[in-house]
Amino acid sequence: MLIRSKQAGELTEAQVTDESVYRNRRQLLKQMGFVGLGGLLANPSQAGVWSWLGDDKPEASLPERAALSYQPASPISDPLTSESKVLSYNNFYEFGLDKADPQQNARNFRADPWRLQLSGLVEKPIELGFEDLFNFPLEERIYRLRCVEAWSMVIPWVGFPLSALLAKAGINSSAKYVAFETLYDPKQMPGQSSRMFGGGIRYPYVEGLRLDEAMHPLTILAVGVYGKALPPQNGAPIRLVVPWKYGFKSIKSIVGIRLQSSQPETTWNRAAADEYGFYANVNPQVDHPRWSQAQERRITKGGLGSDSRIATQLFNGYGAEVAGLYSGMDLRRYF
Ligand SMILES: Nc1nc2c(c(=O)[nH]1)N[C@H]1C(S)=C(S)[C@@H](COP(=O)(O)O)O[C@H]1N2
Ligand SMILES: [Mo]
Repeated sequence: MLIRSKQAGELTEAQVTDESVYRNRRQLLKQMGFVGLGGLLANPSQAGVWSWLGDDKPEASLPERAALSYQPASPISDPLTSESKVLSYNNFYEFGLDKADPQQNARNFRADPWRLQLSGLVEKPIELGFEDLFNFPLEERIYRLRCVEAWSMVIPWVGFPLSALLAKAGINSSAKYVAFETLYDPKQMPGQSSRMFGGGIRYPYVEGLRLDEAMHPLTILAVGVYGKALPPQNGAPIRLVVPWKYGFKSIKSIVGIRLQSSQPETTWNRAAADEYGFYANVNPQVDHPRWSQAQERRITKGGLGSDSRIATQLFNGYGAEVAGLYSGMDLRRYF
C-alpha cells in the first residue's frame, strides 16, 4: 500500500519504504501531530520527516491502509456507520459467506500490482495499473448502502465518477451497457475454488449497468473508505458504488470494464432470476420473493440495541437525482 500524491508519477517515500517500517512511522507521526483528521495529505514536503524515523520496529496487526488526499464531502443528516463496522461486516463471497469472513480471509490479499482493463465499444481501450487508480481527482461521497438482505449502512467512500474514466476512453455511439468483472484468482480467493466456501455462485462475479446509469454523477468507482485506501474486504483496490441500487450491484475488486451493445449478465440474476433483477433499484414496494423490502435494519455502531429499523426509501432516497432514468418504466417488471 502506498500514499498517493496527486501529481502523476511522483513516488512518495511511503512507496519505496518497507510497509511495516512505514506503518510504524505513520503511528509516530500521528502521535507527533503530523497526521490530521482527514488523514495524512500526500505532500512531498513531509518526505524529510519520514527519514528521521527509519529504525523503529515492525508490529503485527491488520494491514495499514494508505491515507488518501481528496475533496471532502458535505455531510448528510444520516449518522455514519462506524469504520470498524464498515470494515468487519461485509458481503464478499469470494472470501466466504459469513459477514466476518472477508475481513479474516482477505487479510493477505494482494491488490498491488493490479490491472484494470477498459475495453469494448470505446474509441481507445485503456489499461490502468495500481497507481493509476489513484490519479483521478478524488472526492469523498457519503452514501447510504442498502443491501438486498434488508440491512443498510452510511459509508464515506473516496473515489471518482465512473463517467470520468469512461470519458477518457471515448464512448462509441453503439455502446448501450457497461459490464464489470471482479478478479478471478482462486489461489487468493478461496470462495472461487470451493462451492461450499463460495456459496456456489459462478465466478468471476460480474455486474452491469445501463450506460446512462453508469454515466450518472452519483455512480462512482471507489478506491477508498474513511479517508484511506480500501481494505481487501471492501473491494480493494477499486470497486463500484451505485447508491440507489441494492448493494450487490456495487461489484468489488474490478479488473474488467467493458462497453457493449447488449445487456450484460449479472451474477445474482444468473443465480436466481426470479429473485434478483438486472436493475435492482432499491424499492420498498417491490418485495423480494422471500422477504419484505419495506424496511431495513440501519447499522450504525453495531452492538446490542444500536441498530434501528427504518423505512426503506424508493431509490434508497436518491429519487430526486435518479428517478428520471426510469420514467415510463414498470419498476415491478424491471426489478
Ligand atoms: N465481487 C463481489 N462484489 C460484491 C459482493 C461479492 O460477494 N463479490 N457482494 C455485494 C454485496 S451483496 C454487497 S451488500 C456489497 C457490500 O459491500 P461492503 O462489504 O463494502 O459493505 O458488495 C457487493 N459487491
Ligand atoms: Mo448485498
